[in-house]
Amino acid sequence: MSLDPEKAAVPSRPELLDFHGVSMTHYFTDNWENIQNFQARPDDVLIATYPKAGTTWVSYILDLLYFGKTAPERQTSIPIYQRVPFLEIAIPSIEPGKDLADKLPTSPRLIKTHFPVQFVPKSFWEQNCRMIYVARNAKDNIVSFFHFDQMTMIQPEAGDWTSYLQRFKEGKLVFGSWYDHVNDWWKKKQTYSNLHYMFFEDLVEDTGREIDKLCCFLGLSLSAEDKKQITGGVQFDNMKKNKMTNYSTFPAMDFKISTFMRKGKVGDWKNHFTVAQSEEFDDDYKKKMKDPTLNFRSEI
Ligand code: PPS
Repeated sequence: MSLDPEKAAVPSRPELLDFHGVSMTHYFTDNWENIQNFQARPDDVLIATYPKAGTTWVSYILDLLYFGKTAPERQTSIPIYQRVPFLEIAIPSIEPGKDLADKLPTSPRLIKTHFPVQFVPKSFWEQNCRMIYVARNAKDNIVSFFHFDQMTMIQPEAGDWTSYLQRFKEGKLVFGSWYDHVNDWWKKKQTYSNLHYMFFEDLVEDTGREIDKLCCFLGLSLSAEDKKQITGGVQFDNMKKNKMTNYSTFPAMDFKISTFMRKGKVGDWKNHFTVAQSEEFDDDYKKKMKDPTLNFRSEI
């Protein structure tokens, strides 16, 4: 597999399409049949998020929890996007995520998806796999997605900020409506007990506490020394410096436009939203987010 960004063919930007009622692009639907037939194993762990909610962060935490000690060479030789394959991705230059997942030599296999809950292949449910959903407050999520769509050639053009904001509200970004995504996964938690729902803001506030919760959910125990090491290793500045976690080896990103590890903050939305945009956004948000049990923090 070629992963040299200089040599790899850069995929062309796709159009948004309506796929079973969700805005998607063909890069995430081309392999649909194969993905739906994916054979999950009972110990597979699925990390699910709306894009830009902290997928890479949690992927890296999990990889360190499971394999940091037993297979330390992974940390310096295999980029995180190969250690934790992106199930639905099918773009030129890299192996389809489903094939990478099939071939993962690890046990458990850690697998990433941005699918809305109704798209998750049925074998994950049948095998009662553990799933971790990471959610991020809408305003920071949009800002992060906006920058990502500018620098990532496998995404449709971002356009200007005002129109991007409008498309976010209408659910017309890749992987559909943020509102549906976070709510539908939240609802799933009520009936599927092997789902751990966590928040980006909590991770920023107290990474160690969230790692404890993850260990509890995964049935792992961690020495104080290991916990200290992992908590330090996954801090933003360390992940940003680390070639294996900062996506600098991924072929379809233009790092002159933005970095993948951009700011990692709660509240960066204040640098993008005007006061009027924020008020309008909040009004629309209240209409869409009716469940009093699902609460986000857009500042900490
Ligand atoms: S993707 O492309 O959907 O997989 O992106 P994802 O990994 O979900 O989200 C990327 C954003 O998460 C931030 N990030 C972090 N923030 C704080 N600490 C750590 N360790 C960390 N790792 C990743 C990353 O910087 C992106 O957010 P923004 O706001 O753009 O900086």
